[in-house]
Amino acid sequence: MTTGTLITVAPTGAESAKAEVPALPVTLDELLLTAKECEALGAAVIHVHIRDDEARPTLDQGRLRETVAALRESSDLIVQLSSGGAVTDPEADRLAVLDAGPDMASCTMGTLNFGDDVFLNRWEFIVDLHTRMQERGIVPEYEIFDLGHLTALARLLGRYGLPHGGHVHVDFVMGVPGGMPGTTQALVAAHQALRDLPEGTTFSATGIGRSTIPVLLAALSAGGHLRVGMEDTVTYAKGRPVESNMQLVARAVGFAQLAQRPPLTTTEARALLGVAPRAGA
Ligand code: KMH
Ligand code: ZN
Repeated sequence: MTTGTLITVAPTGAESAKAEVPALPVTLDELLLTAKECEALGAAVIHVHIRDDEARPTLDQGRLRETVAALRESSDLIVQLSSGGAVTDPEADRLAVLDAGPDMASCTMGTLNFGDDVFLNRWEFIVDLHTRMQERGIVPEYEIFDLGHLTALARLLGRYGLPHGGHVHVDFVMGVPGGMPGTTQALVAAHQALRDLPEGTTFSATGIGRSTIPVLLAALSAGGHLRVGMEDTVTYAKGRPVESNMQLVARAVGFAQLAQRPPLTTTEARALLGVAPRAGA
């Protein structure tokens, strides 16, 4: 049954430079304001990469903990930390992201060329991420950049069991140079490949750069959920830079409402994803 739409905002990422994209939220204050405003518009999950004082990507443990605590204090969003980091981050630092105690963390299901770089995700590293999240009660979002990543996920779940919470949620990250293209045809293929995963597996999708809108429309029509944000696109329309993450969330909410699949509340999103309610909620 098609439900409402889970909207995830990925506001920052690790790839864009603040100097080139001034609207990118890179300080804690900028992130908190973005979180609040995106939640008010209809986002339920925030996928977080943080920056240092020079606005460079960092996995600094103190900053990660501070960010998780501050986001929880100032919003009801589900806090999903990126364990992908930047392509240069060592595995140990990426695993240590879990020590910051987020509600969710990303878990990329394979290695791929990433533009001119390589985004390395060895099998044993994936197993470590998955099993540590099981032990710590963190719900994974499995990042799928290519079709083979779904085969790897079926293998992972077959060998090591379901994630914490028992629900499987994947995110198709489409249009990365080196991964699957951001097209309706590729989304249909990825959607069909979900049949090899546990019944009830849900998916969201995001298209990098100019594939944003085709992927958004295809995902909605296929019963999927949406991820949007300046991690994935910094151009709103030809010749028009994105002004803010809120602009992208508002557009996604508008499309979801047109599709008669309005945004899920944070409470509904927790129930869908198997994320425990906030203490006291
Ligand atoms: N920054 C990319 C290398 C994730 O957050 O888990 C990896 C990425 C995926 O963004
Ligand atoms: Zn990310």
